[in-house]
Amino acid sequence: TTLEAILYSSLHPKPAGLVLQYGTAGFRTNAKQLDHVMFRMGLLATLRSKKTEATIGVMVTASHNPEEDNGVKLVDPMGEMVTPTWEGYATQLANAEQEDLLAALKDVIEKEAINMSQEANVFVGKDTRSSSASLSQAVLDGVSALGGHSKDYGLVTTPQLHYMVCCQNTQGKYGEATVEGYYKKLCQAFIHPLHLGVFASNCTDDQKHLSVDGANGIGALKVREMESHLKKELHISLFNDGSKGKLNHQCGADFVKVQQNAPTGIKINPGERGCSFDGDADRIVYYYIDSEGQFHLLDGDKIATLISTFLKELLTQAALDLKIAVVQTAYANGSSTHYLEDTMKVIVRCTKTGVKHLHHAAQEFDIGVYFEANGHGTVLFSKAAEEKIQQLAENPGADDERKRAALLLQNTVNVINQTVGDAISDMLLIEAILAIKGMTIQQWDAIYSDLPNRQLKVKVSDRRVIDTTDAERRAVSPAGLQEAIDSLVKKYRQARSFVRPSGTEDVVRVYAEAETQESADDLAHEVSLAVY
Ligand code: NG1
Ligand code: ZN
Repeated sequence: TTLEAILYSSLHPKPAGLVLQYGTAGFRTNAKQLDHVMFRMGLLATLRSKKTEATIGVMVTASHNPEEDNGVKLVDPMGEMVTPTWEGYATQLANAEQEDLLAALKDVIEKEAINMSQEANVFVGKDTRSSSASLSQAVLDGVSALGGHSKDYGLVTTPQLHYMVCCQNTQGKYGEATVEGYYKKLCQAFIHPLHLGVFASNCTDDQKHLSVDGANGIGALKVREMESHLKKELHISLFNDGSKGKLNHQCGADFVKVQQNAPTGIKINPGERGCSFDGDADRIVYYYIDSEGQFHLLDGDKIATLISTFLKELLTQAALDLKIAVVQTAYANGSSTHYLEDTMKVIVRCTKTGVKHLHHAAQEFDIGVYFEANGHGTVLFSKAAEEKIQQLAENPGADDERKRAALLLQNTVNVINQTVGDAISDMLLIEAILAIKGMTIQQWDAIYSDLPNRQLKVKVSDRRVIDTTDAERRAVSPAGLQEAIDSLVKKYRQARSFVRPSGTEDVVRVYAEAETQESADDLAHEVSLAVY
């Protein structure tokens, strides 16, 4: 058959012996090793589309990794990550030697009882890496090898591709499946309350200014594209726009979070707000520099706190009985968890690292706010919650406060990208909240004080010997490791530490927090020695 002819041709051959794993963020490694993986993910996405009878997404990106790397991730019909079973198929297909590829493919078709005459539709997107063009072509080749239809969105952010897939599969109910449609929906929801004058009276033009570090990646391009839709309600100064610097190099959300320092290439005056996107614009962190020149980071935990506080106030004002929860991972700063539980009195859940775990847990509540400390997160509204908000917004009654709250809740639903964490959408929601509350970044930062913390990476010969439990907060193997960590933690005040194998890099990650920075640094160092 033609299929066999294509599969056996020298198109996108696999280097013999190469083994890769579909990890927390799909496949991710040096771009030179990925051509065959891309072709095969095109094949797999086509099968997934036939199986679900829906459009599937394939995103070519390695997010915050260096420019030389690349990666690929599949997007399921509602814009979420693929299921574990299909992650397993992805790994099988990617690692099948050339002569076994057809059998591996037939195995998936058989196990999933796929009707091969079913139509298939695949949306493909890519980031700005130099390798992304040819790698996304390999994905498209894979789709057409199995007779699937594809739509190439070209350069888009990861969350934009998730959004397109969700719009397409909900027949436009979530929005229009175009980049223009995305800007229109988000920007209207951002501008609407501001034009109605619900923002605080002390919100001056100065307050509308924001410096954005685009990490020299796709997010910068997309902020430029969006600017005209913002109708001057937000004045953005864009830095690291890709015109000079290298992708993610000394800049971007991951650099800022891990280094706890401002990115190079950005200029912000003391007290002004800045934010950094990562390489595919699904993460965002905020920061400012105080009058003493001290850098202050507002990470995913601070963002989750700001958003959940805002939503909780609105629910009270709207007299809506909806259950709100915040989902975090072990990396969440201990101060944020305390504040949310003890002062805010919201439900807090802790899951394993990786968006799919947080997303899943957040779906269990009327309103689930989830953020990783590194700035990846969003807000999920249950169908019932959305309907209640919608009804109230249409029929708010005479009470002005209730009317205002209903409108703000409705705009929050529309401005947030519920499919996945989205730097652009999160930025618009945060900017709207600050404007509406008349809050400065210093006031936001003062909601609670972070415990000093340190993250380290340790290279080991085989990181898989470390096995964890309790949402990765305790190590169960190798024997003795957890006991060693426990006794080190006991030496410091307000201390906590854990280790886990990374799902995206060949390292073990060490996290420590304590009363002082010196203690956090010492503890992280001591624990990393215990890992060897
Ligand atoms: P790993 O490498 O498994 O720690 C990192 C991030 C995750 C997530 C993924 C996917 C940290 C500590 N870990 O995972 O939160 O964002 O990358 O990009 O930031
Ligand atoms: Zn990313």
